[in-house]
Amino acid sequence: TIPPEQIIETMQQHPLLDESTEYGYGTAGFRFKVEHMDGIMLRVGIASAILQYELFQNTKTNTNTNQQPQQDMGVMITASHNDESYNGVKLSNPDGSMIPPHLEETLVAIVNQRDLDLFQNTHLKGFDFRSTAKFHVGYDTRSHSERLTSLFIKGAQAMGVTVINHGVLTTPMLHHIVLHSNAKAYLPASIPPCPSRAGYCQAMGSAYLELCNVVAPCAITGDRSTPLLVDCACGVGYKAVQEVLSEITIRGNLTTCKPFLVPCNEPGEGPLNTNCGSEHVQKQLKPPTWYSKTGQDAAKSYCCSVDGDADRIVFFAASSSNELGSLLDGDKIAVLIGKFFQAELSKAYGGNPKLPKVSMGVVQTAYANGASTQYLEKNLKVPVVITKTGVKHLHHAALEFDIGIYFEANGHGTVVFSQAYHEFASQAKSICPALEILPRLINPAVGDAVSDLLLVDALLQHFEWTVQDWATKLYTDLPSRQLKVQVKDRSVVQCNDNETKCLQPTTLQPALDQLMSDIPGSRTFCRASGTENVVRVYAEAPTREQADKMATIAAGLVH
Ligand code: 16G
Ligand code: ZN
Repeated sequence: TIPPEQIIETMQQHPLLDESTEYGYGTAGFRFKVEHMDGIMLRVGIASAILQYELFQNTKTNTNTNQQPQQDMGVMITASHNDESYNGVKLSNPDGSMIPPHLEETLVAIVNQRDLDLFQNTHLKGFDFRSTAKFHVGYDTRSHSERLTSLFIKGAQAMGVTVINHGVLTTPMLHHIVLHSNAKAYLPASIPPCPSRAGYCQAMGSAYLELCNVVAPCAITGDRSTPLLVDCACGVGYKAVQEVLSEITIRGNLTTCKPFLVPCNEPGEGPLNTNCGSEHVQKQLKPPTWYSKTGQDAAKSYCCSVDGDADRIVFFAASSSNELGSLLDGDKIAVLIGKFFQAELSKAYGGNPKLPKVSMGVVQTAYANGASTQYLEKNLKVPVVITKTGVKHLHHAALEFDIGIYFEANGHGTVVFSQAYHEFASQAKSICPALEILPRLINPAVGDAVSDLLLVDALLQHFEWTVQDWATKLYTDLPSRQLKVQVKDRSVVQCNDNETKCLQPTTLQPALDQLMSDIPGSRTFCRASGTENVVRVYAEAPTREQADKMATIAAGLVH
């Protein structure tokens, strides 16, 4: 611990760039052009000790029972799918989820304190400098991430925080490491704790092999005709996929087989997230540009794209070297997982009707294609909840189910399991071993592209489906269009709780309702972005022309 005067001196050396604005903790952390991040990172480091202290104190007062031992937290330095000129920072709760609103508020207050009289800050009054706080840190491949990490560490160590620097990680690896370092509090005994990068790769590799063994043995016995090409967006995903693949190859005795996964587009091969990655594929509806260089037979293509920190994934098949045949987004992934769980559950109850009942639900946002929501509700008869955009909102809603599947259309999502589910799965194990294996392959902390691609691959092998089968055998997406509208102040548009209706300006929703009643089976909504100063417009309709026209009209209404 260093004396307060020295902390203040360090803060003076790294001031906040913009003196007049309040830096906000957006949908997914502080994220700005990199020149703003130095001052922010140092202050997040300083704040880290206080966050853990507050969380710990709150646990004590809220539960009023046994004092919980203090648990590790985490920090990830990344700007996800944004280009190299941005960086950012996200914090992780001890269970690997995003920090709650009251901690975001504390963090924003500390980071934005301009007068440097930090120790008069209410959050610091009574702060015990013999901090026992411990933070796990990881960062992405951006050229400035390592420097920003060292500023975080400087701030945190000044406050007596112990920092474990894991180096370059995917975002979901960091969250997994944090969760597993607090395993006793959050994981059932059936999941062995593995709080490290190597442990993560071993856990993923062995769970994938176990799952294939019971539901798709053909996946791991011999050469695949079509390997899965993974577009790593020139980011952290590349090394992660390589390591998990090598784990699977060695453990599964697959050294003589052709690899079933081919990581492509490694760091250095091009600018991060530029003309590649999940955001590009999902929003531009185009294959990443490197795809044309692979010389793949487009008719057989089996590909996926992850984003710059590998917490999102979409799958695609090309129709030619630079055209997309099908896009398999987060909605399609959620439905595939839901369909599999449902089949396994009915097998389990068929084998033993006395098994305890578990609930299953799917959480989506207003961006979910209407055809996916309808398929889930009508065909699979699974309840669907719609929440506000942003993983923390979906995650929270998913916890209401024993099996809570959540995905944003952009490919960010996962499955969370209740304690009751784990007990059920251990009883159902002899009939349905997959039910017990899945919580080890799925990263319950946060959306995880590497975990998702292994899961999807095992399920496609199980159903004996190609990507094209997956695209056509469930439901057909309604044509949709997204537009962004540049505005002076995005806050003029305000929505209801799940962003399906506009409340402000008051004239907007009636006009949107009129648009929708003119085209049966259509839907449109507008919301203020949580990451850019724009208003986003979404429209879907039975035909492409109608969807495009509707989006254009709706965008005109926002101006
Ligand atoms: C952030 C969110 C993502 C959301 C997106 C919406 C996390 C980890 N990421 O990237 O889930 O879809 O923001 O952006 O929560 P928007 O508010 O600009 O539309
Ligand atoms: Zn991301």
